[in-house]
Amino acid sequence: MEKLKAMVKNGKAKEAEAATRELLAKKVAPEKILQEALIPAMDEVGDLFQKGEYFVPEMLVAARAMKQAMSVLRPVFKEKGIQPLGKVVLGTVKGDLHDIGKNLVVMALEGAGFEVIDLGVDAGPEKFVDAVRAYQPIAIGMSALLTTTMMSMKDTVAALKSAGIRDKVKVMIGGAPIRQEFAAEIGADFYGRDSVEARNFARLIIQNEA
Ligand code: B1M
Repeated sequence: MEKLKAMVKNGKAKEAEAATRELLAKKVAPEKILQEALIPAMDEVGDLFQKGEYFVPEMLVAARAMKQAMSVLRPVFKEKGIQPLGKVVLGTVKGDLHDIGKNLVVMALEGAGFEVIDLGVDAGPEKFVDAVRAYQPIAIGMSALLTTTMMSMKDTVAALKSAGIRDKVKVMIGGAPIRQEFAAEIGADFYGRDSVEARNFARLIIQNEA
């Protein structure tokens, strides 16, 4: 397990996949592999990023290794009927094609055991509304990198309200031009400076602390 953790931390995707298969073959429970190797590895990666010891490329390769290991575990979870911690709908807002930060948030949440419905880029308010209706997530997360597209976040909050489903989900937002004041102004529940903060907020939601 420790070896697998180190492989994920160091972005060794193929090795992490093989080690996960090996652990399953040795009858280690998939939940244990997720809880005791993959999630702690991604938590450590997040800590290193927040401390400025890891940068975006290290985060991306670690997340890729985690994804590779998860591709082995996911079918086993499905077979055993193991549910994710909760669902989160994420997307980069309408008119905006920047997705590197959003993808980091996707990976941080998946690395923590959440199921992510990724709406991709250029996701308008109606897409978020439809996804909330279809998937009943605990939260939606919006990312924007352009000052010209951040107002789409406000439109999405308004669209959730007019669809009568604003109180069914938490709304978190982030991206380089976003600040706490803006989140408060548009009625979002949370502003995350980075993917780790977004992951921590999702954890608070399922603990009923958000
Ligand atoms: Co664009 N771009 N870009 N660009 N681009 C910026 C954002 C810009 C600041 C560059 C500049 O002028 N200095 C500028 C915006 C200016 C402004 O609005 N004030 C800009 C511009 C103008 C444009 C175009 C308009 C350029 C043009 O065509 N004239 C155009 C717009 C296209 C469009 O979106 N419609 C454009 C295009 C592009 C590329 C396609 C070339 C490429 C994007 C590739 C891609 O994403 N697949 C690109 C890039 C790479 C950048 C820069 C260089 C880097 C952005 C990035 O990926 N950062 C950027 C300049 C810069 O920031 N240095 C720039 C790394 C990423 C990890 O950070 O996304 O902030 P970030 O995510 C962080 C946090 O913000 C947070 O977590 C991450 C860290 O963990 N976070 C969240 C993000 N989302 C979150 C959601 C959360 C919580 C946290 O909860 C849900």
